[in-house]
Amino acid sequence: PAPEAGAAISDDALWKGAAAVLDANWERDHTVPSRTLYPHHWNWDAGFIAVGLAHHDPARAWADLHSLFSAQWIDGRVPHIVFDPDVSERDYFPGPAFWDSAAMPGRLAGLTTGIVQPPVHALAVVEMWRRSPDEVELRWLYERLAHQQRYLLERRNVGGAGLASIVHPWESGLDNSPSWDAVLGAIPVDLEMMRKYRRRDNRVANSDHRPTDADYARYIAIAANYRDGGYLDAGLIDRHLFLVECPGFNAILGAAEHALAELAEVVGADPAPHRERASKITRALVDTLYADGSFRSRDVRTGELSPALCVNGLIPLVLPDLPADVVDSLVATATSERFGIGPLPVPSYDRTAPDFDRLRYWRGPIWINVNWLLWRGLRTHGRAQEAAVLRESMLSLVRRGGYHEYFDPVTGDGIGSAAFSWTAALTMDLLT
Ligand code: 9WN
Repeated sequence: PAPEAGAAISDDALWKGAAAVLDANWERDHTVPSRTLYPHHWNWDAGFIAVGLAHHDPARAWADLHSLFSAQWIDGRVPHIVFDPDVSERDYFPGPAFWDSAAMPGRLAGLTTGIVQPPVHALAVVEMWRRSPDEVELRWLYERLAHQQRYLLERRNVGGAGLASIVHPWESGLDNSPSWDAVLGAIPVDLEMMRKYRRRDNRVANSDHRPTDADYARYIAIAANYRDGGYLDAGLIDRHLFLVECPGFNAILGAAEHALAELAEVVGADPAPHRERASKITRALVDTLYADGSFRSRDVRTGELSPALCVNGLIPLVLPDLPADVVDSLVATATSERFGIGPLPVPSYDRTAPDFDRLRYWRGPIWINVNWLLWRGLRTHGRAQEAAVLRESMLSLVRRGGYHEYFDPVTGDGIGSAAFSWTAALTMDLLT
């Protein structure tokens, strides 16, 4: 249910429309990202959705994260998808049969993938606790959130710098971002192998918006390699071609430690180790991934930084302990012609890049979740004016077009699913 077209829509109507999207996307014990393309429970979506549910229906916020973390593996990883057993294998590719997680010793419950997504959940839990405290749930989640951090900081510290590596583009949440082009370029494309499978995404959504067949062939090859190694992380450097330190993923990891420090005080645990880990992550990010006014992703195998300037390079703004000169240059980049906070929010990729693509998913379109993170970051660093402009530009996109999955960065038109859960959820947070 999109709001009526036109800028005249009231905040009250916008709120009610968002609530209706979240209600329609609620399924038993979790919220699906959208009814059209994503019929299962997604990891980082659940974090953003819980921020909105904390305003709208806090019991559901706690329940949504409870069911996601019930699928946490023994080693601490929280899978990027928890599959709904009532949904047919045909309705999402790659589904449970491909991931074969039922056969994996590290899995505890549910049918899941074996890869992760950015750990935004602790940020949501702070909001949930503030608005509607549930001590039993908080204690249950705190242990599991801390376990997730340990998995990412220890087992995924493949590069040795104290940052987590992602082992698949899907782990970043920014699937086909130009951030991975250089790394993916070295991985052979096996279109023959893809004939064994049938993509579903580009039949449900416009194929001009979706990752290409060559991208998909690589996604499947990388996932199959990790799966065939039993989803183990030891020795990855010798047997896995996609190992990347993403600045967005690691900034969220650091912000999660800050959030956990706050939560530790509530549950009577020691907040100091969380603060220490947070400051180590910030230092490692600045020392390893910062170059020319923005953060870049790093290919752990070659040590090379990606030349692509993407929205994940700005996300470290969420870190409260980022040095002031780094904050200044990130704000300068975010407000420059490359990203240009203004009438429109920040696109997913540098507007001035020759291969900027206004339709293709994370290669140009505007996404509300990453802009919401930047909005939080700007406020954390006292940049109230830029934050206010960004907030208004996000709300005006949704007022005009509805709760879309992503938006055309030239016209502001809504594209992708029209009833996307995190867009609705974060709209509610922006309105309060
Ligand atoms: C793969 C669910 C997810 C988001 C990601 C987004 C997209 C999946 C896909 O949808 O990725 O995880 O099939 O394209 O890129 O950020 O979590 O909304």
